[in-house]
Amino acid sequence: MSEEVLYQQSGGLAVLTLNRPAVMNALTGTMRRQLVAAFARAEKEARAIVLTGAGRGFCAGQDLADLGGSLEGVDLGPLLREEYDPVLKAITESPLPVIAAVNGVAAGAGASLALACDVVIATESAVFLQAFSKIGLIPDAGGTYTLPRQVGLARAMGMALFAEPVKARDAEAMGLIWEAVADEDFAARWQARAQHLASGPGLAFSGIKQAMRASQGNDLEAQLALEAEIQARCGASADFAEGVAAFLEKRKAVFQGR
Ligand code: T3D
Repeated sequence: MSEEVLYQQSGGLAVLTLNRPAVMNALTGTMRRQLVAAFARAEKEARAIVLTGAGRGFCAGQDLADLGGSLEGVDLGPLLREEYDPVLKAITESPLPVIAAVNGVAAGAGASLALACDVVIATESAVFLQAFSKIGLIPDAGGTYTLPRQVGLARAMGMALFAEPVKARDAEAMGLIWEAVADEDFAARWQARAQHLASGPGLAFSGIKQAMRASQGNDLEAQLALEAEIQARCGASADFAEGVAAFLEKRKAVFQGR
């Protein structure tokens, strides 16, 4: 099987690279299946995950040449439910923090995948493109869930209806992503951020992800209950004891992720 998703691991960090650079890493069924498998593997072997792209693009969304013959009357529902939903859930339900290191254009479902990650770091020359309406579709792969929550309804509507590229700096300014980084500093920056997550208090990072994501659907009462439950776990961890001891001893904490 050709490797459409590369898996590299070192020091608690799993780097997953979308690997069809000739077509801007456009997504195939093989790629979606390999992505789901890679997330499952990383969950067992790593403490943080980076998703990035090979070549000059991050991901151009669905491979439009891989949809079969005549498209008129085609039912895209099963494709989304059976192949895209598992990828989105692999990202959002992973207990590990996931960074999207957006090395170039992220279009269509490629933008949806990037924006579903917990932290998005983009190189300054990257753009985010809600390409869907250009081909007569709506944002999918979680796009209509994520976009309005990240940038508000007005901007989400404009991005989806006009399908214009949003530059990384503008994406940062409107809260669509965490940070845009000068091209020459991009690799070093995402690697440093990823190492921070891979060597830090893993239970707390996992708890932060669980609580923040749950807050999108919870009322305050439910959220307070969830915070208490998660904080009880974190409070009992070796990392909490180490963090407090390191503070009192005026030294750098050495976390074990448990
Ligand atoms: O159907 C369903 O419900 C399933 C889910 C669908 C969700 C979606 O993702 S729908 C949206 C699909 N994506 C797009 O519509 C984006 C199409 N691509 C573009 O608009 C542009 O290629 C980019 C803005 C991404 C990049 O532009 P540029 O000028 O930097 O590069 P390029 O020259 O257009 O692309 C380079 C090559 O990649 C080119 O191939 P060639 O001419 O060198 O042989 C191009 O055809 C290929 N490519 C780019 N995107 C796709 C693609 N091939 C297949 N599928 C693509 N999505």
